[in-house]
Amino acid sequence: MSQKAANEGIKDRSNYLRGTIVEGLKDPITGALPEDDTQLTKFHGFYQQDDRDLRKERKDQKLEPLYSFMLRARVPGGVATPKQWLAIDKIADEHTVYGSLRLTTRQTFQYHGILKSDVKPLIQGINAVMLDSLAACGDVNRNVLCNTNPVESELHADAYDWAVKISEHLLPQTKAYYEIWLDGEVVAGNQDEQEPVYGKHYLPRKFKTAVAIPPHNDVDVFANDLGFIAIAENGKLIGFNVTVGGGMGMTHGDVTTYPQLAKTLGFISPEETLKVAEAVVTTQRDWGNRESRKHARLKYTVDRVGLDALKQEVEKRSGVIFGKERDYTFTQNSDRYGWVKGIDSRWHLTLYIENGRLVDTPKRQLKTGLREIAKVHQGDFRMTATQNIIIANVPESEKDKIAAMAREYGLWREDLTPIRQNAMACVAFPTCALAMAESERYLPSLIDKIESIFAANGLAQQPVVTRMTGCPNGCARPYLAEIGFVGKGPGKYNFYLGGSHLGSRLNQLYRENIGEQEILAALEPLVADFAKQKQRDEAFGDFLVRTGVVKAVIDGREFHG
Ligand code: SRM
Ligand code: SF4
Repeated sequence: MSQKAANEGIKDRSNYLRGTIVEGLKDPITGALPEDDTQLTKFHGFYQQDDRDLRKERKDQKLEPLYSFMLRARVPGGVATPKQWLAIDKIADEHTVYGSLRLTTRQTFQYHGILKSDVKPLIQGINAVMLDSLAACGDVNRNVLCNTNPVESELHADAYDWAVKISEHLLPQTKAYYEIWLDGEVVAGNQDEQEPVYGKHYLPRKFKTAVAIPPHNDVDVFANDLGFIAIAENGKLIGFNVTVGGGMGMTHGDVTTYPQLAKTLGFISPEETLKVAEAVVTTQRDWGNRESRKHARLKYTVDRVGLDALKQEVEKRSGVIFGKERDYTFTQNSDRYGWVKGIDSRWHLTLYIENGRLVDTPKRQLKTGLREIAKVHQGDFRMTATQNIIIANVPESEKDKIAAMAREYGLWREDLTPIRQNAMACVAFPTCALAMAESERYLPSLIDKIESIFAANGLAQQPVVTRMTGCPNGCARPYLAEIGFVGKGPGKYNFYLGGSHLGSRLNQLYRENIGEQEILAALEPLVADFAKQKQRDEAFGDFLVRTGVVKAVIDGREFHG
């Protein structure tokens, strides 16, 4: 059976995402759920996984794989209160095998290693503090990103409100989530149950939305299916430039798949936001490719039908006519570290969390540190789209206390170079079923060596965006990085160069399927040339394009050359 038939059939038969999840949860014989249900649980926010480090050992012992689940929460804009943080932290200890938390590249957190019997209490636990995992994964609109730093407070508050409204507006309406996890009234089989936006087949594929506030593109808006770029006048939100058709995932060796940058439809006023968001989603619902999941994202729909045709359809469905794109400038797609003062005299402390993993080690007690801060913090926490966290809205009077705590627990470090602070890796081994090579567990040691190369050339403080993923799906958005590594096999990576700091240019394959020695040998002369020929304030990726080492790619259809 084709992948299409399989997934579309599962959705069709699922009775609005119920399947046999309830029965599967009760089955004591296995730690797993029935295969079809594992596709449905994604819409409820969780994936079945197994510990890949232990696969062989378990097989040798004739045991089934060590099944557990990964759950991702829905937190639009990544904002959590201290009370919520304390609950999030406690649940990791009580209901997961690893006892860690993982900040993701979409401003939320994941739990890994949840045993089957723990899934329901865990979901109830996050629900008790007004969080949920509905539509955090699956063929629906997922967690909506919003520029993280509330420095430009008024504008930020407006843009954040829209991110929350978009998230709520595009949530599936099925009561299955409440029924199964929160012991809500059983409405399964009710003929009136409907999905007004999605229909019973939901979308052909996942769908991602982001709200960006120039000059910061810290949400990498062009990597999203749907983007809203806030346009302000005198500090007030007057509307959005709307973008469509961004995405990262591709398949090694298949040039019909590629990462793509979103393209601009035009300008709309704030009141038109939900109508346009819904029209883009329903157009993709009806026009997206349901034959091949590899080609089912909106980016392929846009490239197949053309931007103009898609725009006309969205205008028809929404009743909104797009205005001319408004001017704006992006200056960076990474986080701003350390303290930043907001216009309302509140302070925001951005902390670098290596690859988003919050765990206690003998050297640093990152998880404990955030818990202790949550106990005294009067503002909120903001998870960033580059796996970091902001202790936000700190009053002047509390600043020294928070800073001292962040230092005490190793959350705030002075010894980090901009190279490390701009690096991120996806999860990969041991939990990700799709990983071909290490990522989170390997990048830190590779960064040590990359730092040495830059330092040897007098460029220790050069901010370079480096991103690694364990497979070509692109979860750490590696194709937007100045230096990108994408796993091909154990210890082997495709090496990409030439992305920009603005998130507005794709990189290009420079060397294929190489290991660490070859990576470092290939990088060294390029950094040496950069040190000699660099123009003032020139970024490494821009230099590589200017000097012809790689060409500038702004249309994914040219990504493979
Ligand atoms: Fe992702 C699948 C982790 C952001 C593109 N992603 C997966 C799965 C669930 C593997 C699976 O299907 O079995 C990974 C779970 C690993 C684990 O053990 O936790 C996974 N993706 C992640 C996270 C946790 C990476 C991280 O290190 O932070 C990110 C969670 C985001 C969130 O909170 O919602 C994550 N994934 C992304 C992004 C980045 C983004 O959205 O800005 C992308 C590229 C953008 C895009 O969607 O095009 C991304 N993930 C994928 C794809 C490829 C989709 C495609 O169009 O081809 C897959 C595989 C799939 O869907 O078939 C995937
Ligand atoms: Fe897994 Fe690949 Fe995503 Fe990394 S990029 S988390 S290896 S799916």
